[in-house]
Amino acid sequence: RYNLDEEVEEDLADLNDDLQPSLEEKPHVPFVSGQNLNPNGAQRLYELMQGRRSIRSFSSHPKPDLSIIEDCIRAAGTAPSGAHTEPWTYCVVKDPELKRSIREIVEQEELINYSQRMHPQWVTDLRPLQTNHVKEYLTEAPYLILIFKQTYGLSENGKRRRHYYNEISTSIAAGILLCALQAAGLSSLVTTPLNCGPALRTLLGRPANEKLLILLPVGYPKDGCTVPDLTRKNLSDIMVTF
Ligand code: IYR
Repeated sequence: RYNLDEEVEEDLADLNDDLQPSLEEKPHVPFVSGQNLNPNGAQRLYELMQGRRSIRSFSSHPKPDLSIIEDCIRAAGTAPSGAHTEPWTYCVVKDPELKRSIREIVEQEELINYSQRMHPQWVTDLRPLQTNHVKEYLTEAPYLILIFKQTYGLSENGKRRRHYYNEISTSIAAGILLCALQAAGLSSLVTTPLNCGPALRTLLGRPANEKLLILLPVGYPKDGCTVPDLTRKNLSDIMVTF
């Protein structure tokens, strides 16, 4: 039998009595297709996404309306998920004081990461990106979106629910969020602050079933913002046809 992580499985040990699907069992309904009949839709999406870059220098002004962030998170929420469990939480931080606290936690850990936890080869591989433990973007970016995966769920009566493939589901949703932000003209940076998850979860008062997957600063680039001079692999390097 297939099991979830051992740790999660222990949390779910009381789930084996009274088997009920977490989705309601209802008759299926007709699928309405053909809402997007634009034949060059994919080409246009490619052109949009080709312009996406991870940036590390954000301007604090102008501050995008929260409603734009809401639209982007709505789009992310359309992602497919294991057994339609929708195992994600998006914490949107705009409060300057809270951003400062987040920055403090992350910089403290990143200092140890760069100097002790990361293999010297890892630090060497990052040299072209010109990063270090100082994370100005955590206080400069108008929004920080902390994406949590829910390792299990809780139903209304407090019963725990299995969240299948919660990491891959939340990662797919994060990809859709990046597309939506790009479509809204916003920039971001996918970060996965090593060893910071528990402290950030506690700071935000999030429950124990939520684990930090991605911390995403969001905003407009600062004037004069630069990025590494990267190229992307060609189609022939990433696609094999059989
Ligand atoms: N988390 C660190 C280090 C880092 C790791 C990778 I892999 C990157 O692509 C970039 C940075 C940091 O945020 O600095």
